[in-house]
Amino acid sequence: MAHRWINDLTHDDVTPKALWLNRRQLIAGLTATGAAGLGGPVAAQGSLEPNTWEEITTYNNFYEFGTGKGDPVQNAPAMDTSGWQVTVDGLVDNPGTYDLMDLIGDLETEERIYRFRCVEAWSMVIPWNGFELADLLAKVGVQDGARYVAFETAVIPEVMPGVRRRVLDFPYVEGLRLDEAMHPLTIMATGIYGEPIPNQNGAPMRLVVPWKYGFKSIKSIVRISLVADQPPTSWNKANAREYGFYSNVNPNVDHPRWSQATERRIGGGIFSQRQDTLMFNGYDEVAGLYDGMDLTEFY
Ligand SMILES: Nc1nc2c(c(=O)[nH]1)N[C@H]1C(S)=C(S)[C@@H](COP(=O)(O)O)O[C@H]1N2
Ligand SMILES: [Mo]
Repeated sequence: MAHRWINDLTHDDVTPKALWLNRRQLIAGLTATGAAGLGGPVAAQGSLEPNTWEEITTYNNFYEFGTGKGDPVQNAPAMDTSGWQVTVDGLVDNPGTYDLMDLIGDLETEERIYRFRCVEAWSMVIPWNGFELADLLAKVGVQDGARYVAFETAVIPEVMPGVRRRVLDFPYVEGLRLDEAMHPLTIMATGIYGEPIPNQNGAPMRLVVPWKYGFKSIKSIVRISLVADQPPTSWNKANAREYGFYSNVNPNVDHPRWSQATERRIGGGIFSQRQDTLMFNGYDEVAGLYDGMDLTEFY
C-alpha cells in the first residue's frame, strides 16, 4: 500500500527503467516518454488509462483566457512564456526573482500519471511530467515559521480576455499548508505526455495536487511565497460557502449545488460512464495529513 501512486500510476512499472526528462530535453521539447505505457496497469476502481492529448489540451479551465472549456485552447497560445520569471519570497533563505530554468533546471523530473478531479464533477487521467514541489522548496530553503505556501498566476491583460472582463479577482491565487506542499504526491508540472506543457494547461509551470479539486492546481505560476498565515485563495474569495481552503476531493461532502458522489470521466468509448468519486481522489496516503480534522468543517 505504501507508494501506491508509484505502483499504479507511473510508467516505471511497465518500462524497463525510469524515464527521466532532463533539462535539455525539456527546453528542446523532445519527447522522452511519448505515449509509451498507454497499456499500463489499470486500477480496480475505474479506468486509469490516460486521457488523450486532444482531450487534455482542449477541455480546460483557465479563466484568465475565458470561462468556456474551449476558450483556453483558443486564447492561451498568444501568451509568451519565453523568458518566464518566478519570484520566490517570504520566509525563505534564497528569495529572489529567478529565470525559470535557473530555478528548476536542475530538478529531477519524472512522469506521474494522476487522476484529476474538477470540483464541477468531471475527471480525467493525465500523464504529467514534473518534479516534486518539495525539491524546489528544499532548494529555496524554507525558514522556521513558514506554515503555508502561496502561489500566484501571471496577469497579462493584453492576451487574457478573462482578465480584461474581470471574471474573477485576478491574479489567481492558491495555497497549500506546508505539509501538503511537501507531500511527495504534490508536483510542479512542466510537461504532459513528455511534451512541454501547453499554455492552456498552465505553461510553463503549474501546480498539481491530485487529491484536491482541480482549482487548487494553479497554472502559469509567477510567484511562490512561504508565509506564516493561511493565504487567500481565488475561489474561496469568490464564494467562501462553496469553496474552502482545503478542497480535498470528498464524495461525502456535496457542493451546495450538486453532488460530489460521482464524476463524469471525460473521454469516449466504454469508459465515458459516470464513476464513483473516491475519498482523496483515491490517494489514501494523504489521509494522515488531516488526522483529527473534521473534513466537513475544513472543506
Ligand atoms: N490560473 C488559473 N489556474 C487554474 C484555473 C484558472 O482558471 N486559472 N482553473 C483551475 C481549475 S477549476 C481546474 S479544473 C484546472 C484545470 O486544469 P486543466 O485545464 O489542465 O485540466 O486548473 C485550475 N487552475
Ligand atoms: Mo475545476
